[in-house]
Amino acid sequence: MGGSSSLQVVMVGLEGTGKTTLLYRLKFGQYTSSIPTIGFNRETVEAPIVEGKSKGMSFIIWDIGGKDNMRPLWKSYLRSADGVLFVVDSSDREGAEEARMELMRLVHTQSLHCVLPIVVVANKQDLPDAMSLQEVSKVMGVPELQAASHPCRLMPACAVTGEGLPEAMDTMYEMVNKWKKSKGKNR
Ligand SMILES: Nc1nc2c(ncn2[C@@H]2O[C@H](COP(=O)(O)OP(=O)(O)O)[C@@H](O)[C@H]2O)c(=O)[nH]1
Ligand SMILES: [Mg+2]
Repeated sequence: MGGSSSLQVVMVGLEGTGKTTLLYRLKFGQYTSSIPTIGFNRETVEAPIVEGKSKGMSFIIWDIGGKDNMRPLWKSYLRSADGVLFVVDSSDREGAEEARMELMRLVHTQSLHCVLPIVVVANKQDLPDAMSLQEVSKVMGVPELQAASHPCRLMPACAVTGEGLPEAMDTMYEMVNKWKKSKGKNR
């Protein structure tokens, strides 16, 4: 699928965590209000930082609806993906356990048996009651995944202002590259 200059990224996470906001922030470079996603959105976005490792790259991002009836479909999108963005609402302490369970389920699905790189985005860092990066890491079980050799990194972000998104995408690019090399893969 595509040349080596575009990466397929599947973006998942619970509803209302900011996935669609993140997608259109990357696409248009500005805040775009979104309505709850029915089905999915698919956009091609250019690497957001000029000097980053992902310079000149484009990402094809699939924004999959987070309603529970969509979640079983996540894995069918993963088959053709190079990496996963898992978006978390850092201010939603009550939803954290459900988010962690979905992340673990994702890691353990058959399609991820080849262990796709996952960037967990700790979104809504701008909110005063947001969990710190350390708290998000702990509630999402990121250290455990890393200890089990799953390529998983946590990145802070605010999808409304776009803060953190270039770094998150750069990290994704780096992880996918490393992963492809280790697999001798070239899709
Ligand atoms: N404060 C704040 N609100 C955000 C952020 N990202 C998204 N939102 C808001 O969260 C709500 C849900 O966002 P949406 O992108 O529709 O979530 P989705 O269901 O994951 O696609 C919207 O009201 C967004 O404006 C963020 O980084 N900070
Ligand atoms: Mg949405």
